[in-house]
Amino acid sequence: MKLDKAIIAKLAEHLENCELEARDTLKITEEYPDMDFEDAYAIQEAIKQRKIARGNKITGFKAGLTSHAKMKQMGVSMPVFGFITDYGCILDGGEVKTSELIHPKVEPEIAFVTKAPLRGPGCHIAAVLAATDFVLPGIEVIDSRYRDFKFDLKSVIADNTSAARYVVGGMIKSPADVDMRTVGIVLEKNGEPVAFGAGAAVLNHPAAAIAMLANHLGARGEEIPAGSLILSGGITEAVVVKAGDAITLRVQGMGSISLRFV
Ligand code: 0L1
Ligand code: MG
Repeated sequence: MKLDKAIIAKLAEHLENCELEARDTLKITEEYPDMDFEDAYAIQEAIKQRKIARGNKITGFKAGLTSHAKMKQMGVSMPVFGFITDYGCILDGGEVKTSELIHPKVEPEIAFVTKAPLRGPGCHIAAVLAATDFVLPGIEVIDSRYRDFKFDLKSVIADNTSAARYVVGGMIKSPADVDMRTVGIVLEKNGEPVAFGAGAAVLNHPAAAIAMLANHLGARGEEIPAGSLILSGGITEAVVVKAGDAITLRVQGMGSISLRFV
Protein backbone atom coordinates (compact mmCIF):
# COMPACT_ATOMS: atom_id res chain seq x y z
CA MET A 1 0.00 0.00 0.00
CA LYS A 2 1.17 3.51 -0.77
CA LEU A 3 -1.27 5.59 1.31
CA ASP A 4 -1.36 5.80 5.09
CA LYS A 5 -4.48 5.22 7.21
CA ALA A 6 -5.20 8.93 7.66
CA ILE A 7 -5.19 9.61 3.90
CA ILE A 8 -7.40 6.57 3.26
CA ALA A 9 -9.89 7.81 5.88
CA LYS A 10 -9.79 11.33 4.40
CA LEU A 11 -10.43 10.11 0.85
CA ALA A 12 -13.25 7.81 2.04
CA GLU A 13 -14.92 10.73 3.81
CA HIS A 14 -14.49 12.95 0.75
CA LEU A 15 -15.92 10.44 -1.73
CA GLU A 16 -18.78 9.47 0.55
CA ASN A 17 -19.67 13.12 1.15
CA CYS A 18 -19.73 13.63 -2.62
CA GLU A 19 -22.14 10.67 -2.87
CA LEU A 20 -24.41 11.83 -0.04
CA GLU A 21 -24.44 15.47 -1.18
CA ALA A 22 -24.70 14.62 -4.90
CA ARG A 23 -21.69 16.70 -5.93
CA ASP A 24 -18.89 15.70 -8.24
CA THR A 25 -15.13 15.75 -7.76
CA LEU A 26 -11.95 15.22 -9.72
CA LYS A 27 -10.60 11.67 -9.79
CA ILE A 28 -8.54 11.05 -6.67
CA THR A 29 -5.49 9.81 -8.56
CA GLU A 30 -4.94 13.44 -9.65
CA GLU A 31 -3.81 14.20 -6.10
CA TYR A 32 -2.50 10.70 -5.26
CA PRO A 33 -1.01 9.34 -8.51
CA ASP A 34 0.98 6.67 -6.66
CA MET A 35 -1.97 4.99 -4.96
CA ASP A 36 -2.29 1.28 -5.76
CA PHE A 37 -5.20 -1.17 -6.06
CA GLU A 38 -4.94 -2.13 -2.38
CA ASP A 39 -5.32 1.52 -1.46
CA ALA A 40 -8.33 1.80 -3.76
CA TYR A 41 -10.12 -1.18 -2.17
CA ALA A 42 -9.12 0.09 1.31
CA ILE A 43 -10.85 3.42 0.55
CA GLN A 44 -13.95 1.53 -0.65
CA GLU A 45 -13.88 -0.57 2.55
CA ALA A 46 -13.59 2.58 4.67
CA ILE A 47 -16.69 3.99 2.90
CA LYS A 48 -18.52 0.73 3.68
CA GLN A 49 -17.52 0.94 7.36
CA ARG A 50 -18.74 4.56 7.55
CA LYS A 51 -22.15 3.41 6.29
CA ILE A 52 -22.32 0.45 8.69
CA ALA A 53 -21.40 2.74 11.59
CA ARG A 54 -24.28 5.02 10.53
CA GLY A 55 -26.71 2.07 10.64
CA ASN A 56 -26.93 1.26 6.94
CA LYS A 57 -27.14 -2.39 5.95
CA ILE A 58 -24.93 -3.86 3.23
CA THR A 59 -27.25 -5.99 1.08
CA GLY A 60 -24.70 -7.56 -1.21
CA PHE A 61 -22.14 -6.99 -3.92
CA LYS A 62 -21.75 -5.83 -7.48
CA ALA A 63 -19.38 -6.59 -10.29
CA GLY A 64 -18.64 -3.79 -12.72
CA LEU A 65 -16.99 -3.33 -16.08
CA THR A 66 -17.78 -6.98 -16.86
CA SER A 67 -18.97 -6.68 -20.43
CA HIS A 68 -16.81 -6.11 -23.45
CA ALA A 69 -19.07 -3.15 -24.27
CA LYS A 70 -18.43 -1.62 -20.85
CA MET A 71 -14.70 -2.33 -20.89
CA LYS A 72 -14.48 -0.64 -24.29
CA GLN A 73 -16.59 2.29 -23.12
CA MET A 74 -14.29 2.81 -20.11
CA GLY A 75 -10.99 1.80 -21.75
CA VAL A 76 -10.16 -0.91 -19.18
CA SER A 77 -9.52 -4.65 -19.30
CA MET A 78 -10.49 -6.11 -15.92
CA PRO A 79 -13.69 -6.15 -13.78
CA VAL A 80 -14.07 -4.21 -10.56
CA PHE A 81 -16.11 -5.07 -7.46
CA GLY A 82 -18.17 -3.05 -5.01
CA PHE A 83 -20.98 -3.32 -2.48
CA ILE A 84 -24.68 -2.42 -2.51
CA THR A 85 -26.77 -0.94 0.29
CA ASP A 86 -30.23 -1.01 1.83
CA TYR A 87 -30.93 2.61 0.87
CA GLY A 88 -29.83 1.92 -2.71
CA CYS A 89 -32.66 -0.58 -3.18
CA ILE A 90 -35.69 0.74 -5.09
CA LEU A 91 -38.80 -1.40 -5.36
CA ASP A 92 -39.96 -2.52 -8.80
CA GLY A 93 -41.97 0.34 -10.35
CA GLY A 94 -40.53 2.79 -7.84
CA GLU A 95 -39.01 6.25 -8.18
CA VAL A 96 -35.40 7.37 -8.17
CA LYS A 97 -34.90 10.96 -7.01
CA THR A 98 -32.49 12.55 -9.48
CA SER A 99 -31.85 15.39 -6.98
CA GLU A 100 -29.98 12.78 -4.89
CA LEU A 101 -27.72 11.83 -7.80
CA ILE A 102 -25.15 13.60 -9.98
CA HIS A 103 -25.47 12.14 -13.51
CA PRO A 104 -27.19 8.75 -13.34
CA LYS A 105 -27.05 6.00 -15.96
CA VAL A 106 -28.81 2.62 -16.00
CA GLU A 107 -27.50 -0.84 -16.78
CA PRO A 108 -29.44 -4.07 -17.49
CA GLU A 109 -28.12 -6.92 -15.37
CA ILE A 110 -28.79 -10.45 -14.11
CA ALA A 111 -28.91 -10.55 -10.30
CA PHE A 112 -27.95 -13.60 -8.24
CA VAL A 113 -29.11 -14.56 -4.73
CA THR A 114 -26.92 -17.13 -2.99
CA LYS A 115 -28.03 -19.96 -0.70
CA ALA A 116 -24.55 -21.10 0.36
CA PRO A 117 -21.28 -19.25 0.97
CA LEU A 118 -18.80 -18.92 -1.90
CA ARG A 119 -15.12 -18.56 -1.18
CA GLY A 120 -12.14 -18.40 -3.51
CA PRO A 121 -9.51 -19.18 -4.61
CA GLY A 122 -10.58 -21.65 -7.24
CA CYS A 123 -14.23 -20.63 -7.39
CA HIS A 124 -15.69 -21.43 -10.83
CA ILE A 125 -18.99 -21.21 -12.69
CA ALA A 126 -20.15 -24.66 -11.52
CA ALA A 127 -19.57 -23.73 -7.87
CA VAL A 128 -21.50 -20.50 -8.39
CA LEU A 129 -24.46 -22.27 -9.99
CA ALA A 130 -24.54 -24.85 -7.16
CA ALA A 131 -24.53 -22.06 -4.53
CA THR A 132 -27.16 -19.91 -6.29
CA ASP A 133 -30.67 -19.96 -4.84
CA PHE A 134 -32.18 -18.05 -7.79
CA VAL A 135 -31.45 -15.45 -10.44
CA LEU A 136 -33.69 -12.54 -11.44
CA PRO A 137 -33.64 -9.37 -13.56
CA GLY A 138 -31.90 -6.30 -12.15
CA ILE A 139 -31.38 -2.68 -13.21
CA GLU A 140 -28.38 -0.95 -11.70
CA VAL A 141 -28.34 2.85 -11.49
CA ILE A 142 -24.72 3.96 -11.54
CA ASP A 143 -23.60 7.48 -10.64
CA SER A 144 -19.89 8.12 -10.66
CA ARG A 145 -18.87 10.77 -8.20
CA TYR A 146 -16.21 11.86 -10.70
CA ARG A 147 -16.78 14.81 -12.96
CA ASP A 148 -18.18 13.77 -16.36
CA PHE A 149 -17.63 10.05 -15.46
CA LYS A 150 -13.88 10.65 -16.06
CA PHE A 151 -11.86 8.25 -13.94
CA ASP A 152 -9.27 5.47 -13.98
CA LEU A 153 -9.60 1.99 -12.50
CA LYS A 154 -8.19 2.86 -9.07
CA SER A 155 -10.35 5.95 -8.69
CA VAL A 156 -13.52 4.08 -9.66
CA ILE A 157 -12.78 1.20 -7.25
CA ALA A 158 -12.32 3.70 -4.41
CA ASP A 159 -15.68 5.25 -5.39
CA ASN A 160 -17.44 1.91 -4.80
CA THR A 161 -17.57 1.32 -8.58
CA SER A 162 -20.16 4.09 -9.06
CA ALA A 163 -22.82 2.15 -7.09
CA ALA A 164 -25.92 4.24 -6.44
CA ARG A 165 -29.36 2.55 -6.75
CA TYR A 166 -30.77 -0.75 -8.03
CA VAL A 167 -34.02 -2.58 -8.56
CA VAL A 168 -34.55 -6.33 -8.81
CA GLY A 169 -37.75 -8.18 -9.52
CA GLY A 170 -39.65 -9.92 -12.28
CA MET A 171 -39.54 -13.70 -12.00
CA ILE A 172 -37.07 -15.66 -9.95
CA LYS A 173 -35.54 -18.64 -11.76
CA SER A 174 -33.46 -21.53 -10.59
CA PRO A 175 -30.07 -21.32 -12.34
CA ALA A 176 -30.88 -24.80 -13.72
CA ASP A 177 -33.90 -23.39 -15.57
CA VAL A 178 -32.31 -20.51 -17.45
CA ASP A 179 -29.46 -20.43 -19.94
CA MET A 180 -27.79 -17.29 -18.71
CA ARG A 181 -25.55 -17.07 -21.77
CA THR A 182 -28.32 -16.92 -24.34
CA VAL A 183 -31.02 -15.17 -22.33
CA GLY A 184 -32.01 -12.02 -24.20
CA ILE A 185 -32.68 -8.59 -22.73
CA VAL A 186 -34.32 -5.42 -24.00
CA LEU A 187 -33.91 -2.14 -22.14
CA GLU A 188 -36.58 0.47 -22.86
CA LYS A 189 -36.44 4.19 -22.16
CA ASN A 190 -39.79 5.99 -22.30
CA GLY A 191 -41.28 3.04 -24.20
CA GLU A 192 -38.53 2.93 -26.86
CA PRO A 193 -36.06 0.02 -26.97
CA VAL A 194 -32.61 1.58 -26.47
CA ALA A 195 -30.30 -1.35 -25.70
CA PHE A 196 -30.34 -5.09 -26.45
CA GLY A 197 -28.12 -7.96 -25.49
CA ALA A 198 -27.67 -11.47 -24.17
CA GLY A 199 -26.19 -12.69 -20.89
CA ALA A 200 -22.99 -13.87 -22.58
CA ALA A 201 -21.99 -10.20 -22.89
CA VAL A 202 -20.96 -10.51 -19.21
CA LEU A 203 -17.65 -12.40 -19.30
CA ASN A 204 -19.24 -15.09 -21.54
CA HIS A 205 -21.47 -16.14 -18.61
CA PRO A 206 -22.81 -13.90 -15.80
CA ALA A 207 -21.87 -16.58 -13.23
CA ALA A 208 -18.22 -15.99 -14.18
CA ALA A 209 -18.50 -12.51 -12.65
CA ILE A 210 -19.70 -14.06 -9.38
CA ALA A 211 -16.82 -16.58 -9.42
CA MET A 212 -14.34 -13.75 -9.97
CA LEU A 213 -15.90 -11.83 -7.07
CA ALA A 214 -15.51 -14.90 -4.80
CA ASN A 215 -11.88 -15.24 -5.86
CA HIS A 216 -11.28 -11.53 -5.30
CA LEU A 217 -12.77 -11.74 -1.79
CA GLY A 218 -10.97 -15.02 -1.07
CA ALA A 219 -7.63 -13.32 -1.69
CA ARG A 220 -8.60 -10.99 1.18
CA GLY A 221 -9.74 -13.78 3.50
CA GLU A 222 -13.41 -12.95 2.85
CA GLU A 223 -16.31 -14.76 1.20
CA ILE A 224 -19.70 -14.18 -0.38
CA PRO A 225 -22.10 -15.11 2.44
CA ALA A 226 -25.27 -17.13 1.84
CA GLY A 227 -28.23 -14.84 1.20
CA SER A 228 -26.21 -12.23 -0.70
CA LEU A 229 -27.71 -10.29 -3.58
CA ILE A 230 -25.13 -9.78 -6.33
CA LEU A 231 -25.45 -7.63 -9.45
CA SER A 232 -23.35 -9.47 -12.03
CA GLY A 233 -22.59 -6.55 -14.35
CA GLY A 234 -24.10 -4.53 -17.18
CA ILE A 235 -25.01 -6.52 -20.30
CA THR A 236 -24.97 -3.41 -22.51
CA GLU A 237 -23.43 0.03 -22.39
CA ALA A 238 -24.91 2.21 -19.65
CA VAL A 239 -27.80 4.45 -20.76
CA VAL A 240 -27.99 8.08 -19.58
CA VAL A 241 -31.20 9.02 -17.74
CA LYS A 242 -32.72 12.23 -16.41
CA ALA A 243 -35.78 13.34 -14.45
CA GLY A 244 -38.93 12.35 -16.31
CA ASP A 245 -37.50 9.16 -17.81
CA ALA A 246 -39.19 5.78 -17.37
CA ILE A 247 -37.01 2.67 -17.71
CA THR A 248 -38.16 -0.90 -18.24
CA LEU A 249 -35.97 -3.99 -18.49
CA ARG A 250 -37.46 -7.08 -20.15
CA VAL A 251 -35.57 -10.33 -19.72
CA GLN A 252 -36.52 -13.35 -21.83
CA GLY A 253 -38.57 -15.78 -19.75
CA MET A 254 -37.86 -13.81 -16.55
CA GLY A 255 -40.41 -11.00 -16.71
CA SER A 256 -39.75 -7.28 -16.52
CA ILE A 257 -38.91 -4.55 -14.00
CA SER A 258 -39.19 -0.80 -14.17
CA LEU A 259 -38.06 2.46 -12.60
CA ARG A 260 -39.04 6.10 -12.94
CA PHE A 261 -36.67 9.02 -12.53
CA VAL A 262 -38.29 12.02 -10.86
O1 0L1 B 1 -21.49 -1.36 -12.68
C1 0L1 B 1 -20.67 -0.97 -13.50
O2 0L1 B 1 -20.35 -1.62 -14.50
C2 0L1 B 1 -20.01 0.38 -13.28
C3 0L1 B 1 -18.60 0.22 -12.91
C4 0L1 B 1 -17.94 1.55 -12.78
C5 0L1 B 1 -17.72 2.25 -14.06
C6 0L1 B 1 -18.78 3.24 -14.37
O3 0L1 B 1 -19.12 4.09 -13.54
O4 0L1 B 1 -19.27 3.23 -15.49
MG1 MG C 1 -23.38 -2.43 -13.04
